[in-house]
Amino acid sequence: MMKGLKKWRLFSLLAVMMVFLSGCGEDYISTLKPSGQVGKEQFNLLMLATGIMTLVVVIVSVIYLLAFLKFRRSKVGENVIPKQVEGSHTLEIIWTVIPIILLLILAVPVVTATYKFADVAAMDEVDENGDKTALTVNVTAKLYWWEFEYPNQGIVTAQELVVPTGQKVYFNLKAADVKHSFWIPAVGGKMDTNVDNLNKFYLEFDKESKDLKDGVFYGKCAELCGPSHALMDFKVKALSPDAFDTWVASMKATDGKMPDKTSADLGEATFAQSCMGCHAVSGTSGPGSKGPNLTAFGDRNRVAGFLEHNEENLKAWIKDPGQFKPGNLMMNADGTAPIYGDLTDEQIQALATYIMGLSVEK
Ligand code: HEC
Ligand SMILES: [Cu+2]
Repeated sequence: MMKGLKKWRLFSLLAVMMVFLSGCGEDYISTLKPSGQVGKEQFNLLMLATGIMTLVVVIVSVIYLLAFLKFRRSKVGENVIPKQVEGSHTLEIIWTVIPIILLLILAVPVVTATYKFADVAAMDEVDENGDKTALTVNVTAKLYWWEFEYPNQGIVTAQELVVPTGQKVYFNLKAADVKHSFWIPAVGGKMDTNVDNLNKFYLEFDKESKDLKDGVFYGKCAELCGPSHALMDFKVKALSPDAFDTWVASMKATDGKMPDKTSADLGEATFAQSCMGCHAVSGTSGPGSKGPNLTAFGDRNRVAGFLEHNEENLKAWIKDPGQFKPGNLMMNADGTAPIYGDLTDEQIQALATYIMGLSVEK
């Protein structure tokens, strides 16, 4: 029997684990609460594999325990050698065939699903006007942020992926610098983003994200890529198809928008002076800019992908981005100061007001 104290310790350990583990299973981030067809099928495969493994462990343990109990010396007496079964054909066949069957039950659905999820043929289908019928997003992972280009719509955004519900969304995945990995735990994945080749897959979002905590699904980089890897988060806004079309139209409407160096607005003028070289404020300017496209910054959920979205954090980020994401590429080469040098408090305030005002949804 356990002593009183030990029992109490075990109890508190279990209690702590219960509190800790109850954090899992949130529908904006958990693989165990999938949204969309791909996530659901992957979850089913997970359950199948876990089921088979549990079955094997249970059966083997039961046989072991039975043998253990049945052949105890106190039960069968001294010097008794049970009947020897080595070389038994029947047994050899049974324990070869059962694992083969189990592996087949596991392998057939897994291999089928693997090919199915990699089937991106529909990406190239066109309607009678020659327009692509499927929605494609080109994802570029960069140290330590995400660029999302919609080639058929001619728009670009960053950090926050916007998708319509109820249809397959196809992804071309690549990395600009080192290997990263694209993962939206509640919806499916993950898939590596490489420098030399495109990886392709599709996902389906069956639920609008507005009712989730923060109104978004959480996405992550799932491949250790540098000192700020753990902060390389992104968010996913799943909209109804109508709302998605409206969003696309508002992004397109920012075509040609340019901050003006001679603007009377100190924020805009400073942005044109110090930031425009890396950040676009037009949703149609092509990909390949050095920093995230800020056209929809005011609509975002986070600053720099992970900080709470408010003006204080934005100002602190502009003042010293390296303090938040070590090694990020808004810093100078040795990572000691922002590449644009010191700005006055007045400039930083004006920049923050200007950038918070960049919005296509308000
Ligand atoms: C050398 C190019 C470069 C310059 C110049 C630059 N940035 Fe950046 N900026 C970046 C990069 C790269 C990131 C992404 C950092 C990360 O998340 O790892 C970034 C991120 C940001 C973000 C967070 C974006 C988001 O989507 O959450 C803001 C805001 C920002 N920069 C504002 C500014 C402002 C304001 C200036 C001018 C004072 C400026 N940047 C100048 C490269 C640059
Ligand atoms: Cu990464």
